[in-house]
Amino acid sequence: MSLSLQGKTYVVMGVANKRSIAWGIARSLHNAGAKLIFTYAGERLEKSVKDLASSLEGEESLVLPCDVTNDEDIEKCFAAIKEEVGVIHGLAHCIAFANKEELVGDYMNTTREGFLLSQNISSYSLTAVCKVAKDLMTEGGSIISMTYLGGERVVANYNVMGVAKASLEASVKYLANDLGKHGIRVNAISAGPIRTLSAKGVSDFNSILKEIEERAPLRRNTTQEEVGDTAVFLASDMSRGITGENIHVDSGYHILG
Ligand code: NDP
Ligand code: N5H
Repeated sequence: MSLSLQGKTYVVMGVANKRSIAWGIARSLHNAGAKLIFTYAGERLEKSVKDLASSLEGEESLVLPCDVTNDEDIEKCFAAIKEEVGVIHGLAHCIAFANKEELVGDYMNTTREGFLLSQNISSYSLTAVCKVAKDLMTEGGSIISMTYLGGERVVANYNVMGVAKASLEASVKYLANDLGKHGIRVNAISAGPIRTLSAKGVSDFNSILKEIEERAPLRRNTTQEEVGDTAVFLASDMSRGITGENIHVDSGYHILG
């Protein structure tokens, strides 16, 4: 058993730019020897994802569109992956969305439409993707999704996204139970706050980061690299006994009352 991912292929979903957690995961998987395939949502991201993918040394990665709200898109994307590589050994799902107006103030004001939108993109998409990816994971493997502490407890302003993450975390357990018999493990990484495009516009983000620096057991903030290296562990056989788990990569902040 080793941490090497040589000879393994992983799909990384959700790179928007170089700050994306998905990009941190991609770099770590690449450094461990994995072959990568990238998916992106909007056309506007095609160039930036292609440029990033081609910056990985010695790697010529496939880059494909996949809007996870669209079943046909998911099917087409994984059919293209099957055609190109045949077998995959896992994927990293790093996708979430909620309406900006609903990430502030009282949770109670969430609209039905906003609630369903965030559940659709941030939670159901993992289930939809697992169903299709399973057929390509004939050698077993590891599926990883990203979550945040606000899915377990109330965190100011996380609101509708907290409810979506609670649903995502429950899905991880049910999916782990379904897929275990096929040798496929499903786990989540609960990351501490990281400044990414999604976090842009969060008005008090600096004070959130400052509180972690002052109070978290490790007295520092989480980096994309720390999340990426945990993803390598979860992707590799070194974590072969772990499934349905939520690993906190947050400087230990979640243990505080
Ligand atoms: P990014 O903004 O870099 O990534 C979010 C990604 O979600 C984008 O690539 C975006 O693509 C994608 N996305 C949104 N809608 C869709 C869709 N319909 N189909 C496919 N992709 C879509 O932010 P992060 O790296 O921060 O977020 C990655 C994950 O990490 C999320 O699940 C987030 O909740 C989680 N997380 C983030 C933390 C943080 O502090 N940053 C902390 C803990 C968890 P596009 O722009 O094309 O729509
Ligand atoms: C407690 C907090 C701070 C408040 C809540 C922030 C929630 C962020 C998550 C979602 C995913 C952000 C989001 O959907 C933003 C969009 O409305 C607007 N942005 C975009 O459309 C950009 C262009 C694209 C790339 O973004 C997406 N997502 O598609 C939580 C923070 C301390 C931690 C955090 C930021 C958690 C998290 O889940 O991301």
